[in-house]
Amino acid sequence: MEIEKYQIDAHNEKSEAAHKQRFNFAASENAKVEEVISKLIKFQIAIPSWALGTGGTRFGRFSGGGEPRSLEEKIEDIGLLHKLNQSSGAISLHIPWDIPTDYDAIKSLAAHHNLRFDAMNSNTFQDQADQKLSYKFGSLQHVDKGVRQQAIDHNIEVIRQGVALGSDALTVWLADGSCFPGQLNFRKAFQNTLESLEEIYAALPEAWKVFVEYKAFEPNFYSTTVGDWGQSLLYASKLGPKAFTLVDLGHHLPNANIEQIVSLLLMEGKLGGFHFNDSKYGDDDLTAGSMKPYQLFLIFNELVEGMDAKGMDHATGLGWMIDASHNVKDPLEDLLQSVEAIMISYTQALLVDREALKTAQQENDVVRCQEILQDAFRTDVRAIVQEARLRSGGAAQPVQLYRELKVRENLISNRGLKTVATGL
Ligand SMILES: [Mn+2]
Repeated sequence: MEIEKYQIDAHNEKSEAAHKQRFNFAASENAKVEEVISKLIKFQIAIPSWALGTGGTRFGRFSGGGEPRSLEEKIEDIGLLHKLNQSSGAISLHIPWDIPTDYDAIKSLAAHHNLRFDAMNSNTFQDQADQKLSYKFGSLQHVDKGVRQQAIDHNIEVIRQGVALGSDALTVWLADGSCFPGQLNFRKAFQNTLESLEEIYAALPEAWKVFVEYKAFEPNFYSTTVGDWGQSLLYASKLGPKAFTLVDLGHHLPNANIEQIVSLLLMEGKLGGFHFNDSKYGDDDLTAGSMKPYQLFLIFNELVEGMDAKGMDHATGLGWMIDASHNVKDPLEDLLQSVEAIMISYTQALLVDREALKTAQQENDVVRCQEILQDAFRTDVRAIVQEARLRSGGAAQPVQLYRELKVRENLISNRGLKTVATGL
């Protein structure tokens, strides 16, 4: 299924007058509005191939129907999202779930939907059917060099796949760790992992980056070998200039100050990429901004401040990606909501009065500092985000149009009710 331009135009016309009124008011309140809109138009968030189907939990999975059965259908789904919001112009693949058979055909299909290939994701957290050695006790950390080599070779293969598609980054998330005290020698596990990462690093093409993602716990519940930003930064620093830390919002212990982590990683030039989601308890993988929108804003506030301090381009300086999983929502509707929440937080962060905040901080005026941040956070920026989307050719109300066009019903009638997205 493809959404046609005339369908978007017809939808936009209906709310044009009301939107103009709301936007004109927002513009009259914000002197920087044109500058903000030009940044929003450039800002793209990559959609992970595994978020297009129902993720389920370890207790069960309830398919919503019409899930993509192949890499081609995943690209088609992200094409639909991008057509609606014009902010989802990239796809992040997972190997071996998304191995292309015909690279040229996949590349031209992605180009047809105006999508580029974002970071490639390797998988050494589960065993594949044709796999010789098991990752039950870890992959890059494993006590057996044979297992480590198998995991290294897999990562190098993922780089090769990414090169063929035009990607320029590899994300390594490891489930490696231990479930019980005494199971692992921490130092040896770290050294094995570092040596393995060094071999993968050596295989990176010139312009490539490797992102080392950390996670506090799960699936291992005693120790994780890349368990926090300190450990990730240690690996990234030892590896070299192409290695960076990747922050996944759901991968921290409760109440961690993620915005401070982001700020310091940026200061060190070692923040590489971002996985957006939201959570109440752990790695809940919920819709971005659905639980803690103020936290999302505070993170973007540090991102904007830190990237500007380094003269980084907001759109291309870091890898922006959603990492979520859904059990009760239509995955495509959920992704539209996540992208919207991210754009809103980014816009609010762009509206923070930086000069006034600097002065207030310098004067230890704590009350004024809070007023400045919350003034931006409490600004209704939805009309500004919508204006950027409309100027890019997107829909006024993406979720509403998705429903009006009966996209899910259409996908179900094309693909069937009982489809399971590859990899899930
Ligand atoms: Mn992640």
